[in-house]
Amino acid sequence: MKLANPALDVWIVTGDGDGLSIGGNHMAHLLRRNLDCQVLLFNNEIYGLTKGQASPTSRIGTRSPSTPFGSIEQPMNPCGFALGAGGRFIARAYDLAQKELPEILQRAHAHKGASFVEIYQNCIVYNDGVFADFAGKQAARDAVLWLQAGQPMLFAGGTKGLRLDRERLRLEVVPVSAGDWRAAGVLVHDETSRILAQLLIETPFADGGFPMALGVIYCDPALPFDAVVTAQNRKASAGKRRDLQMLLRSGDTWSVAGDRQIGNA
Ligand SMILES: Cc1ncc(C[n+]2csc(CCOP(=O)(O)OP(=O)(O)O)c2C)c(N)n1
Ligand SMILES: [Mg+2]
Repeated sequence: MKLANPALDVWIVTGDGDGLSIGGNHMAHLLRRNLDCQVLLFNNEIYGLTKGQASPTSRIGTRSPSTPFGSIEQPMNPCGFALGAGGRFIARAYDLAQKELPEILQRAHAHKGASFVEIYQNCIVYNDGVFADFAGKQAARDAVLWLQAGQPMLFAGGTKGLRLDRERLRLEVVPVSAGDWRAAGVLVHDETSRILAQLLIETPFADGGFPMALGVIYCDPALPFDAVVTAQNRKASAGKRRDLQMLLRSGDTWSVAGDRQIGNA
């Protein structure tokens, strides 16, 4: 649709099952090609519509009609998948983030190329409370770090931050006293760093007090696919007459009379 009508504003609203399993192949290539559109992947860690089977993001141990003894599969990390597929805009938020989510969607829309936004969504019927540790009303005060480009990675009211453990090449949580984040060695968020994006995406939430890092994790624009295709088509057809009948009757064509082939046109 986007290629046929480049002026169209395309938003793809999908789920963890549709976007990572049923249509996972399409997701990989859409991101790799960098088609200018927005993907909102609502992740509830379950196949909701079809009544609660385990999905590619269900955690180990999830009991469902398709995994009655608990899922034994390693779950997928949607943002990690998007980064690996070559996505150039990767963000995440949760359904109830009424202030932050609209801002993230505006950023996704402004980004030229494929924008991938994972939205943690509570499924009250089949998977209630899976994100409660950071997204619910009972979530701990220091559970979330909202990333801001060019700003220090602080959370828990500025009393903690993320630092790079340079020897082990990992992120670590450090205390920040009296707001002096520089002295604590807290990293400044650089949206154009793929390595930093990978660290933020792959460090497990709650591991060693690690917060859930939300917001725009990675944004490093590249030429969108539709722009290149349109330019290529224009170049290929420049100076050529657009006459369909002429095209159909040119080159290797055959005239057929009745059921008898009578020769090359
Ligand atoms: C090719 C194909 N396979 C299976 C289905 C049946 N189906 C419809 S929705 C769905 C689950 C979708 O799960 P998810 O994408 O996580 O969305 P949710 O309902 O959880 O929001 C399935 C298996 C389908 N529509 N198309
Ligand atoms: Mg789902």
